[in-house]
Amino acid sequence: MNKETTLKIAIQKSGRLSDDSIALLKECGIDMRNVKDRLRTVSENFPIEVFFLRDDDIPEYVEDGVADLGIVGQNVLAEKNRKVITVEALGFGKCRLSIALPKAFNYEGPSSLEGKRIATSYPVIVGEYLKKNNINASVHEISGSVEIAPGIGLADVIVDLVSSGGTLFMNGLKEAEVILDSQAVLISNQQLNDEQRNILDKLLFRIRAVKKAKKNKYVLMNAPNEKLSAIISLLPGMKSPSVLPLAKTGWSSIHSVLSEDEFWEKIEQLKNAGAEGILVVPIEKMIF
Ligand code: PRT
Ligand code: ZN
Repeated sequence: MNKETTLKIAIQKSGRLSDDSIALLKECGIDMRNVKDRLRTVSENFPIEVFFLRDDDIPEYVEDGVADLGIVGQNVLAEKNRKVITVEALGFGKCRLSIALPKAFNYEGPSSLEGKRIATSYPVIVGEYLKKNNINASVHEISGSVEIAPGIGLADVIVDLVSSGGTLFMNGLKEAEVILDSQAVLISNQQLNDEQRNILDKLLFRIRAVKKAKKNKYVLMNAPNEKLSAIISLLPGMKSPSVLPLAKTGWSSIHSVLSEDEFWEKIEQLKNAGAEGILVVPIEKMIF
């Protein structure tokens, strides 16, 4: 590989995706200095250069090739409509773009929006949604604090990002319909050369190992040998669980990996099947 080649990745300078984006790169073993300055930084142990930008500008920079890669929310990507490739969903920055309206508004589906004034920071997505549903409504673009628009008489309805729903609640609004589910994604320029592609593949390999590890826990437990087969039948493991004899005769230690989704249910079942002294340990990376 040509030593000069580095991939330029654009991440959010400061905001909700910044810390998670930096943490992901660090978990991938990428050393970064000067992240506090948040302008740009070159990694010393991986051929990557990080640019810190406003999230709204990232799709355009990646389309133009100013950056080769970017990390941005799917909401921004859909709004900006740039020609880039979505490479991988990253599992953080989860939220939804929803239609919200005053509690007293009787919403009966998209047709309830006919003739209404809609305030949003996402005019493109909202415009497409209205067109798809054959609705005539006026869209007012507001860049921030969209949730106050109905209260001050600026709009009847809003379309905004929601995560916990707390902001809507505090403004006397209710969520009526989800237009788009969103999370942070890794995007790439459409024309990476072979060397750039190679670096991206290496990065992706690491990102997937980190993501996989986050979804799983390493569990260790002890059990009397006569209960082993019942316990083993509950465990998936990467191949099969490891079983090691304990110093105490007639007892074994069992090691396995459990996924987050089934974790609590399985722990309960393992206890009922006779497992004792269950230890749960986070996994740093999982490589297959
Ligand atoms: O300065 P820059 O332009 O880079 O940042 P920004 O202010 O445009 O974006 P920022 O940092 O607020 O959000 C970056 C990205 O985080 C968004 O584009 C989404 O992909 C993602 N994200 C995840 C969210 C939320 N969750 C979220 N809850 N972005 C914004 N919100 C806001 C929402 O707009 C509303 O005001 O949080 C409020 C609602 O939150 P709840 O929890 O009360 O429902
Ligand atoms: Zn922004």
